[in-house]
Amino acid sequence: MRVTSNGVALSTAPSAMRTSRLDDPQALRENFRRDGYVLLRQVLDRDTVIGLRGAYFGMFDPSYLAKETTPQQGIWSGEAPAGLPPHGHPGHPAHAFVRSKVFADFVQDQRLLAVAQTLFDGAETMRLPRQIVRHFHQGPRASRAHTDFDYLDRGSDQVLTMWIPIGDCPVPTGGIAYLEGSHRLPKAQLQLLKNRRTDRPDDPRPISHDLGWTQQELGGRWLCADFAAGDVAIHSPHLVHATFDTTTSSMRMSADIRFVPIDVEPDPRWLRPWSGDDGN
Ligand SMILES: O=C(O)CCC(=O)C(=O)O
Repeated sequence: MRVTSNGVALSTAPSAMRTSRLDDPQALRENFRRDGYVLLRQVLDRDTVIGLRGAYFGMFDPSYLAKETTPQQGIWSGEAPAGLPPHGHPGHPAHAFVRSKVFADFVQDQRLLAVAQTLFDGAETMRLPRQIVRHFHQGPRASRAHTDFDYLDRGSDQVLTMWIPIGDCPVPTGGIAYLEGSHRLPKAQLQLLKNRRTDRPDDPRPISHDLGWTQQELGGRWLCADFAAGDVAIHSPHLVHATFDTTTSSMRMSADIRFVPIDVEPDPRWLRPWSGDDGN
């Protein structure tokens, strides 16, 4: 399988993520500590997730979707509607969507809170209000290799991210990938890579857009999965991760939802609803 991210091919094919189970909380916590992530299959109701996908793509001009397809399918027509604001900026559907009742109902699902609480060893837990909805149509565009803590470092590192595919997301649709064992790397080692190979020299947060190079420098394998609607991937703020390019006409849609124990200091930037232009 040839995988690219931001148009750059990985020289080594990614390997499969390990799948964890919900019914053994101790094993779940151990997996999270050991791997820096857990992948849970079918935590959420598939029809609810597909309904959410439909609600989102239904907010776009119909020209965005391929003829005779439904918003639930989220199949790109090949054209971006004229005048669409940048992703998540006021006026873009993602901006209104993260403020909508349908999204609020979705993220309030008690199963998500319960999993977060299990991973925090039973500590009382809250969801951070800055919740991002992303979608990508076919093209050489994806999230660069980074750790979440570089975006959340004005608060505690007791924070976990749930990456939730909103729709089926097999590897060619451009899901999340984790760099094996990278949550254990010294911060200084990651810091040394910054600005050495980057398509964003002015942004100090991402490590690189080149995932093959990142892997060569840091070691470990890139781990990926064919995600299905209902699955949830959860990662540590110190795990290096990225996403792959979307190469299918089916668009990649996902949400990142973050949780913290209530007795830690969260990064204040994450206490306000997300806007694509909030600079964070
Ligand atoms: O979905 C993406 O493209 C990036 C998501 C991500 O980096 C995260 O959830 O922490």
